This record gives sequence, structure tokens and C-alpha cells, in this order.
Amino acid sequence: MTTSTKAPENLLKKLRSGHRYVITSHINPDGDAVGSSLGLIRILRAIGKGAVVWSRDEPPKLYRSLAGSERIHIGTEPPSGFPDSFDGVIVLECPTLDRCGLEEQLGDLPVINIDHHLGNEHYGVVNWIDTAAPSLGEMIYRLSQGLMVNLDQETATALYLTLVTDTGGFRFANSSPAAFDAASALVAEGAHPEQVAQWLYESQPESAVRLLGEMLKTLEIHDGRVATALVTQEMFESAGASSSDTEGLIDHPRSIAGVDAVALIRQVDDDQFKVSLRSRGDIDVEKLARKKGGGGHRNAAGYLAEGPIDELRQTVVAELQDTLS
Ligand SMILES: [Mn+2]
Repeated sequence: MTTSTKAPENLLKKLRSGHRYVITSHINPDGDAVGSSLGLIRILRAIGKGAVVWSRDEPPKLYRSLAGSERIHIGTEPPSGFPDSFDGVIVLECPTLDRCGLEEQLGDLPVINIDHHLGNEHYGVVNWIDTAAPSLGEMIYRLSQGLMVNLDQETATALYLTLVTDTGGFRFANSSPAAFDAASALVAEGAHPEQVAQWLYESQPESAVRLLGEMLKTLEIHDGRVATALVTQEMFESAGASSSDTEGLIDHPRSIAGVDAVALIRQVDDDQFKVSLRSRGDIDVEKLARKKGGGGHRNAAGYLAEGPIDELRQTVVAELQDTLS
């Protein structure tokens, strides 16, 4: 039995009362942001509403196979007819309004806030926050039930993808009964798990795999528990890769048995480097990143630093070892 709550009545009422909506989500959109937006737009259309998905940043290539991704309005320039021909802005996945990167542009339109993050600031005229939801897309699935919309295959696929990306392929602690219930229902509605898995895990450009090969040559393990690796501009060139090919690279050193903290040092300019940190369990790398002017979450954080790269690596190793002790 699941204990997921239904979409609240005031939200359903609010959505039914308008004619046209902007749907937006956070900067650097992830699978949950993109899949939830593209699922929601189809659900709104099914009840006769017009809508536009507006994203400040371009979604990763990974999600281009989702239906409607080519019609996402990208950038800070408003979509045509905005704001006069819209009745509201639906903000997904943003604990604070500024996370959408468009807070200056949104003007006075009423905001509908749907989120599953801790610490959401309830900035909307309607707020539906469920921190137990495995993905925002799972909440959108419940919203579709509240609106009594039967999902088509494309909508089911978009929402299913949010479950896969936010639960790390049903591996993370949020892989709850609600996640499996929604996944089951969405697959019954036509989502294809093997197709989504292929998009997410088996559609890498050759350059990304070659860059991984280059990175692994630089892998070092320090006292068994800290791993570091480098990605330099030279490596980008020899792999024919660009910065979008670095997505997920850090997961490889992190997957080594016994390694509790990882740093990937990536060259962004001659003497400028992005340090990405990962850790397991209670090991807090966010604190270290924040001290360096960056940020993130307890187990995934990052910051910018100056070279030279070998000195930087030594410093990072010492600091991660400090964090572990
Ligand atoms: Mn999410």
C-alpha cells in the first residue's frame, strides 16, 4: 500500500480556472525537470489548456528524445505573448523562485509552486510540496489522476524517465514503494523502460567514452579511501570532446570499492579548474566546497580553483583526507 497523498483540490481548481500557462523549472535542468515539464504540458493540453515550457538553460542532449523537447522555449527572452496571454506560471522543482533563473522575467503572473525538495519557501499562490515524492514527475503523475487525464504513451514515458533519473535507476534511497507504484502504472500506460534506459545509458557520443579513457589514465587512489582524476584541455582535444562529455565521468572513480571521497579536477581555462567532489554516506563534501566559494549537497559538491593542477590536486587530497578523519 502506498501512502502518497492526492494532488490537492486547490491546485486542481487553480489549474482548471486558467487557459494558458508557462511551465518552468530550474537552471541546468535535469531529467526530472525536463520530463516533468514535458509530461505536464501534455496533461494540461489534455484538459484543453495551452502551455509553453520555458527553460532558461538548454536541456542536456540526453533528453532530446522526449516528445516536445524541440519546442521548449530556451533563454531569458520571454515566449511570444508573454505575459499578457498567460494566466499563470507553474514552477517545478524549485525550492526558491530564483532557482528557475527567470524570476526577473516572470513579472506579476500568479505562481503555482510544485516541488519535492526540502526547504521549499512556499512562494506561490498555490503550493504543493511533497518531500517524500521520489521525483517531481511522480507528483505530476498524481496530478494527472486528480485531473482525471488518461496518459498517452509519450506522457507516460516522460514521467517514467523522471523516476529513473531521480532514483538513479531505482538504486537510491528514494526508490520507495511510491516510486515503484508510479513506475508500474506508467509502464502500463505505455512507457518503455528499455527505451528510456537506452536513451539514458546507451546513447553516449564516442567522444565521451574516449574522454573517459583519457581520464582513467590519470586516476590515483590515495590511502585507499580518496580517489582523484584529471580532465585537461589536452585530453578534451585528443578525445574530440567538449564539456558536455564530462557528465557522469566522476561516477567511475566513485564506483571503486573502499573509495569514500572523490575529486575530479577539470580544466576550464588556462589556469582555472572546476573541482567536482563526491562522497558516500555521512561524509560531507558540501562544507569543503562552501569554504572554497562553491556549494552543492552533502554528497555532491564543487567549486572553482586556480592551478597549477598538480598543486591543486595535492591540496584537494589533503583536504578530503581531513574530511574523512
Ligand atoms: Mn527531482
